[in-house]
Amino acid sequence: ATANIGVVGLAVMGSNLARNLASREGNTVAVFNRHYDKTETLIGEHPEAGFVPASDYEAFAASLSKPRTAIIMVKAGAGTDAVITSLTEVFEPGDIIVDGGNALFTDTIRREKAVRETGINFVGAGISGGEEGALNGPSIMPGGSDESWVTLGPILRSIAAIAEGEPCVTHVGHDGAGHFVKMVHNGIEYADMQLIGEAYDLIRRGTDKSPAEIADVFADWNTGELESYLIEITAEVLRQVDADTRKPLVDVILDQAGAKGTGAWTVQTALDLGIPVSGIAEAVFARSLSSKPAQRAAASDLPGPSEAWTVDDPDAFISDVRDALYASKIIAYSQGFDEIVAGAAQYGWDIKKGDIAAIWRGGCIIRARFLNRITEAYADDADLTLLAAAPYFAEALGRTQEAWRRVVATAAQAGIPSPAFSSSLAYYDGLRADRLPAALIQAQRDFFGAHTYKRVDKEGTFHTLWSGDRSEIESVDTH
Ligand code: NBP
Repeated sequence: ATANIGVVGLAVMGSNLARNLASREGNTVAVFNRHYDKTETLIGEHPEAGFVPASDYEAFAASLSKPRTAIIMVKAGAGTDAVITSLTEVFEPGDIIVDGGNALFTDTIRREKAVRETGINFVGAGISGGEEGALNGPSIMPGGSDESWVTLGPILRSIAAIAEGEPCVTHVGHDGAGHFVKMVHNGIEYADMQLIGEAYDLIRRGTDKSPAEIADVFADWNTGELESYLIEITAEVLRQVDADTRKPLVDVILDQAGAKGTGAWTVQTALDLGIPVSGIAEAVFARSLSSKPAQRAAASDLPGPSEAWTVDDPDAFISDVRDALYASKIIAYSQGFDEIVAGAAQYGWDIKKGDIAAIWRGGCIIRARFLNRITEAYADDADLTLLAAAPYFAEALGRTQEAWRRVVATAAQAGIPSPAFSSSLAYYDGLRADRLPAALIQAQRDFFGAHTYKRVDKEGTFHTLWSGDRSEIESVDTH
């Protein structure tokens, strides 16, 4: 046995992660791929990495020192199960199998339980940052047992991105906790991207600025509290000119957004947990809406506002849009952390919220200056009820909310879709409200289904005899 770590699955992510591992002092990396030609290509292109290639699982296991540690980077789903089965046949109790793919956390919980019965450790680790992150340092969100973390921790710390001197990896929690947090990360990423898209669209339609000029606006925003990878790349994208047509690239790209499903998982899971991640949900739905060309064509003649929209003061408008973006972004993160808190409670994970924000500061797609503020908020109060109400964010929302309202109102009047801006504002106002029409909904439910209601002025559960004399009775709560 010559290697201390192995990688299974040598497509773009696995190859880059293997190269990242090999570049760190003290690591020798065993590599395996279902079809051996990919293995040959990798070792041929990167002799400097000193990879130990294996053409079957037995040879792969034999090349690893104990406890054997292997990271799987294959297509999530059946491929992951197939590789786990093969590895458990050649590994021994105490060895560690890490799934670095984008697995659904409930699959990870199931796999961890099954693999644990063999005495082998199974760790589901969310890895963010795409191919560049895998090569140069991703943000890593591992779950799994404390025992496996002892061996795995130093290895993952050595390959993770570094933010302010700290590696962007922490033991998130047991079994599926890592993949759960990675899923919410992706949901927040959807929201962040949609919000940036809405900001761009409003400025594009409301001012006479070209994409290249709007790139300057984003570059300017990137020097302040909005500083983030996504704002930075947005400026670069908007500056890009298509070589064929000489038009801005953004104008020749088909406006139908794709998705690989992790945003939808975030929303489906939130629905199951009863957590209103409305900003994230709107971002997922906005991509679905964009990808319905027949429906969009059918709707294209539906009427819009009768009056043309003009912006009197473009600079003031852009400043308002910036504020709306920041406020909505705070809401998206607040909703995402709500989901993490609810998931942790449901599945029994001890997740340190501040540490999660800290490991998202480098390597991953949602890396941003603002994450420091989230870490600080949880350092002040680890059991914060609502991230958006923590002092720093409350101040920021107080400072931006008037502009946010102006932008949402303007967008509605101008007929410009701003689903994430407006749903985030509705969520904010919903939480703030002294009274909600939920009281009326309870009465309606009681009317048609005798679902009962509680009162603000006394304990107990009540029902009005709607089809009788409409007097109120105290009822035994069976619903
Ligand atoms: P892909 O998701 O395209 O998967 C290709 C790899 O899976 C190949 O090595 C392929 O082997 C292997 N594979 C398949 Br497909 N079925 C298999 C099976 N039944 N048994 C063994 N191996 C099998 O690769 P990727 O884009 O590098 O992504 C790897 C993982 O990382 C995925 O889970 C992905 O969701 C996740 N991820 C990707 C990104 C990204 O930016 N791409 C970011 C973060 C996470 P073969 O060569 O023999 O067909």
